[in-house]
This record gives sequence, structure tokens and C-alpha cells, in this order.
Amino acid sequence: MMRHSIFSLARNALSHHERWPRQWRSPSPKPAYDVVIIGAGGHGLATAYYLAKEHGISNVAVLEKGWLGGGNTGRNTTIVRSNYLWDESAAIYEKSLKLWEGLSRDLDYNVMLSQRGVLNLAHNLHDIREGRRRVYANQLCGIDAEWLSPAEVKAFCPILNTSPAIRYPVLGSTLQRRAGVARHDAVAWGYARAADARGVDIIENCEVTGFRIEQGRVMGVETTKGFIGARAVGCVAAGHSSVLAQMAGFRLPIQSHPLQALVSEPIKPILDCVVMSAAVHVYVSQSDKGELVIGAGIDAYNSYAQRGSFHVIESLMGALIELFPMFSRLKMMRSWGGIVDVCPDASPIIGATPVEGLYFNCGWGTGGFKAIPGSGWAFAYNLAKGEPHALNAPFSLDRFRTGALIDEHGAAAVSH
Ligand code: FAD
Ligand code: PYC
Repeated sequence: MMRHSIFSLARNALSHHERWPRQWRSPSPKPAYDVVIIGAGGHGLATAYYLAKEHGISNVAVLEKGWLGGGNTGRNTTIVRSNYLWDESAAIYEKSLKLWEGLSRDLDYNVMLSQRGVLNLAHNLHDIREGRRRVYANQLCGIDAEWLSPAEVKAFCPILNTSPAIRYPVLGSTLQRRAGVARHDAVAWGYARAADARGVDIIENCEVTGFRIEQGRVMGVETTKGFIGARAVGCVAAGHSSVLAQMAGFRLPIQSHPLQALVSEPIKPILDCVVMSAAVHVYVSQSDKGELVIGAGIDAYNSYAQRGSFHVIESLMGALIELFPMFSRLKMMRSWGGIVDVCPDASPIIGATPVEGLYFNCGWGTGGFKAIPGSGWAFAYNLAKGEPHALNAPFSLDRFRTGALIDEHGAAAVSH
């Protein structure tokens, strides 16, 4: 049972929000910390929380150039699942999903996890082979995964057009029933509040502009609020990881792309699962407000602009209406974009860099929201111990030298 009772909800609903207590402090930075985290997105905040909770390290600052949760964490379409192909990925995403399942209780903050099931549709022979292979691989790892025939897809999602007459008919689908959606802002706010309560300083409007590096070791960061010393620095700045790596004097195998999404006007409940199609480039779910939350793959060009192109919207709308003809009369309300950092193998980089004491967690591409709890948990271990946990060891930067890539293009689900 959540500590926030129905009475406290009612009291807050009737009170003036000006009197609500702040959920986290707004401290000035101290001269130095044990650990400085760059980026107050979900990953950075979760890392700080688990550093304090699991390792007793609370002399930690999270530095954010804007407002917390204002990056991809507050711009994503909130799909949570763990149905990745390779054992290394399945392990970290499933750890994450397990943490999601207890997160509201752990943070004492309702992150509104809704395990409504996620379909990944197949429209051609390649999709069928890839989807079935992934279902078998997931089952071998103990992850719930099913393969559905077109008739079973129709039974699971009756409003989906499974007619064989459409351009790209539905030939089957993977289904993960434990997958679903969560409330993106609540995840950032919940971790922020819980980290703050354990003594972590969250410092907004504080941009990192450089690193102080002496004899190959990081000593701290230069910021718009002055120099801040640190024994270890964790950089979790999705969308700007390459920019920060350049400041530290090395390059990452990352390309930054816009990824956009949009929502419809709110309507009554009509869609009670998540439907994704990598082949026709569209995915959709319905939010608790009633809006359809819709997206597609990345915009193909590199950019640091937080907006996407109209032609992507046009083609995703074509795909959406073919799969859900009844949506054709809906009005679209608003669209927005984020910047995603994409690695060549569509897997993240979590761990050490060429600079001693400086660690990066980046390259989550289009799929890092679901990973926030697991990634934060493993990255906190890495920062606390100075060596990777088994969960993040395979995702080292070094894999681009050794060739031990973890190709997750199939599971990435919206194309990279
Ligand atoms: P962010 O939330 O972007 O946080 C990084 C922070 O670093 C930002 O707040 C930024 O301001 C800050 N920062 C950058 N540079 C500096 C600096 N120099 N100094 C200080 N701070 C700095 N994933 C899923 O799993 N499911 C989905 O359904 C999904 N849908 C998506 C839809 C869209 C439209 C987008 C854009 C992404 C989607 N993703 C999804 C991906 C997911 O949003 C990201 O992988 C995830 O949010 C990354 O979290 P983060 O904490 O690393 O990054
Ligand atoms: O990773 O499941 C995902 C996803 C869906 C939309 C964007 N990313």
C-alpha cells in the first residue's frame, strides 16, 4: 500500500499548490564530491539514488544543464519491455523490468507502471524469423515471451487491422505480457526525490563545460557554476555524450539523431496494449489522459535539434491509419523531439573511458527509458567499486576494439 493515502491525495487536490512542499532541495554546489554525475535524466538520477541506497555513497552531485527530466526522459513514449535478443541485453533489461515492478514501492512514488503487454508486429518473412528467434531466446533466459498468429493478434488487439489485403499485412507478432508503459516524468521525479532524501545534491541550471584532467585522471568538472572537484565522474548525458567525450579528449562511436513523437487529442479508452511495427515504422499506445502516443524511427540525418521532420510524421501516419483505420479522423495535438545517441550495434556503452575516474553511460539510442532502473543500478555499482558489474561488463567501450558487438537492431523496435 502506498504511503500516500486517499486522504493526502484529496488534501493536495484541494490545497493551493504554492503550499506544497518542494520534493527536492535546490542546493549550491559544494567544492567537491565523491561522485559527480553529469545529466539529471532518469539514468543519472537513478545512478545517484542507487549509489546512496546500495553503496552508502551520498556525497554525490547530479549536475543538469537545464531542468531535471527535461531531456529524453521527459520526451519519450514510455515503453518498458525486456525482450532483447542477446543474453547480455536480456540480462540488463530484465533486471531493469524486475526493478520497475517494485519501483513505486521502493521510491514511495507512483511511477504508474502499466504492464499491459507489448506487441511487436511481423509483416514479412524476415520479421517472422527475427521475432520467433527472439521469443525462443527470451524463453531460454526465463523472460516471458510469446509468438502470436494473426488470429491471436486480432484477439489480443481487436481494433488492429489484420486484413490480408493491406500493403503490409500482419503475419504474426511477438508478445511480452509483462511489458507496458510507465509515467516518464514520475520516474525522474521519484528518483530525484528519493536521491535528495538520501543526501544527494541535484543542481539544475549547471552546465558542464569541461573536465579538469591531470596525468590522465579526472579531477573534477568545469561548470557554469564554477569548478566542482570529484573522485569519480559519471557522464549520463544522452544526446550530448559525444560533445562531452570531446571535452575529455576522446571520441565515441556514436551518432546523434532526432527522434520525434506526437500525441492525438484525448479519446475514451480504445487501445489497452502497446503496438509496435519496425517494418512499417510506427508504434502506438494510449496514455492515461486518453491521448494516443505515436512515434516512428529516427530521423535519418545527424542533428542536435530537439525536433523532427514533417516527412517522418507523414509516413508514420500512413502506417498508423493502415493498421488502425478508425484513427483516421483523429486530430493530432502536438509533436516534439529528442536527441538520441546511437551506437553501431544499437546497444549502450556503460563503463570506463580512456580517462581514469571518468565513466560514461550512453548510447541507449531509442530504447533507454525502459533501462533506467537497471542501468542506474549497474552504473552505481561500477562507480562505487571502480569495476563493472557482470550486468554492464559486456557493454564496455572496448567492445568496439575487440569486436564483441551486441547487435540489437532487431529488438530496438524502432529503426536506428
Ligand atoms: P536524458 O533524459 O536525455 O538526460 C540527459 C541529461 O543530460 C539531459 O537532461 C541533458 O540536459 C543533460 N546534459 C546534457 N549535456 C549536459 C552538460 N554539458 N551538462 C549538464 N547536463 C547535461 N526509450 C524506451 O525505452 N522506450 C520508449 O518508448 C522510448 N521512446 C522514445 C521516444 C522519443 C521521442 C525519444 C526522444 C526517446 C525515446 N526513448 C525510449 C529513449 C529514451 O528516452 C532514452 O534512451 C532515455 O530517456 C535516456 O535517458 P537519459 O537519462 O540517459 O537521458
Ligand atoms: O525501445 O521500445 C522501445 C521504443 C519504443 C519507442 C521508442 N523506443
